[in-house]
Amino acid sequence: MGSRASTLLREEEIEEIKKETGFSHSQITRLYSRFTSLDKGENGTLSREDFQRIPELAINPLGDRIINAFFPEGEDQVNFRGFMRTLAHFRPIEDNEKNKDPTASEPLNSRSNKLLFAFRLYDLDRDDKISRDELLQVRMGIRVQITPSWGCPTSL
Ligand SMILES: [Ca+2]
Repeated sequence: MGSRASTLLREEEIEEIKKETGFSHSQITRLYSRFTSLDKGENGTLSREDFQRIPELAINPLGDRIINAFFPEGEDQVNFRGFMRTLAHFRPIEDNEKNKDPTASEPLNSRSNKLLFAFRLYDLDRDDKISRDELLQVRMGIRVQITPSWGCPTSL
C-alpha cells in the first residue's frame, strides 16, 4: 500500500487495460505518464480541476462536457482505468476490426458506443433525453469535432 503503488503501472494492469480498451502497450504507458503528470494530488486519481489544466480542453467549447464524460455519475475523481475507458471511445472504429475477438464484449470504440458517448455529451442533466435547450447549447458552440473519423453520416 506504499505510495509507489499509485505511481507505477503493473504489467498485468497494462494487459487488462489493453484488453478492455484496445490501446497498445506503448499508448497505455504514454497515457499513464500524461495521467500522472495531470495528477497534482498524486493520489492516483484525477479531479475536474486536473482536467481543466489540459489546454486543449480549456479552449474547447465542449471542454466541460468532455470532462464530465470522464466522471461516473456522482463521482468527482477518476482513476487511470476509468480515464482509459473514456479515452477508448475516441479510438478510430476501424482499429477494432483487425483484432476482432468474437467472445469479447462490444468494444468501447464501436459505432454504437461512440454514439452513446456523443449522446451523453449533449445530455447535460443525464436524464437519458436530449432536451431542446441541451441541443441548442451545443449548437451555439462549435460543432462536435472530437474526432471526424467517427464515421457518423449525420453531423452531430
Ligand atoms: Ca437531458
